[in-house]
Amino acid sequence: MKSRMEMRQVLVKNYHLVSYNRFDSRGEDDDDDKREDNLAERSVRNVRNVHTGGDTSWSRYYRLAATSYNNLTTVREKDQAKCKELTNNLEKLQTNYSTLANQKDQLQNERDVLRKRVEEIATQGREGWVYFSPNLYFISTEKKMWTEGRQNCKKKGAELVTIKTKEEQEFLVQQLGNDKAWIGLNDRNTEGTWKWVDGTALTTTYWVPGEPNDAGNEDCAEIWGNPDKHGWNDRPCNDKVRWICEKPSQTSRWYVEK
Ligand SMILES: [Ca+2]
Ligand SMILES: [Ca+2]
Ligand SMILES: [Ca+2]
Repeated sequence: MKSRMEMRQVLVKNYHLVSYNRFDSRGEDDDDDKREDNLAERSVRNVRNVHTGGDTSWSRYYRLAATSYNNLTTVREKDQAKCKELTNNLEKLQTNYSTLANQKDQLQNERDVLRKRVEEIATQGREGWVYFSPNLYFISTEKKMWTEGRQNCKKKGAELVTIKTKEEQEFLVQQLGNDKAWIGLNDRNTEGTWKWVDGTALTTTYWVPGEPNDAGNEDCAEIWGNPDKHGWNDRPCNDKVRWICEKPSQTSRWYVEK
């Protein structure tokens, strides 16, 4: 027969086999408590030996874990940097998209205006008008007095031409060929004081050398297209010559307004 103490030892041993990690277990007497404490300390020592020994499996595990953690941190930092870079790129793309969208709208508007301008030039061209940006010009084939020519222009919703730039002057000379035509310039009110029909003062002039000479009450101006002798001349307003009308292009006005 086993003694009571032996039976108790067996029970304690079995208890720890079943409940190995229950270090807070306590027996009912001091001996059992001591045994349990010893067993717990051994268990902890074993664990510590595994965890803190020199080149133990735990230290290898720890180094591996630490290395993995560092690697993960580096990867995370790289990911964050990449994410920031992608965000910046996205913002740039969005800005570029907005700019392109605006440019697209602008180009579509310009395309629409150009289409309308082509239509206008074609329509006006059939009625004898020639486009020279930003205006349309009509050079008559008939010959009339200066006032009659001006009235004809007004009927067409235009006015006798006013020549304000060198380019416009050269364009009209070229269009006229070797011919002459009234322009919207006269000194009928005050001899020697030339004024445009639109009321503006005469600044830049393209008189043929020796003109205006007012040779025989010459108060209206014409333009010569003669390649060898082109420019302006004053002549009697009742003479009958061709005339030139001018009006702004509708599409040029639209383009400026946009
Ligand atoms: Ca003009
Ligand atoms: Ca005169
Ligand atoms: Ca003259």
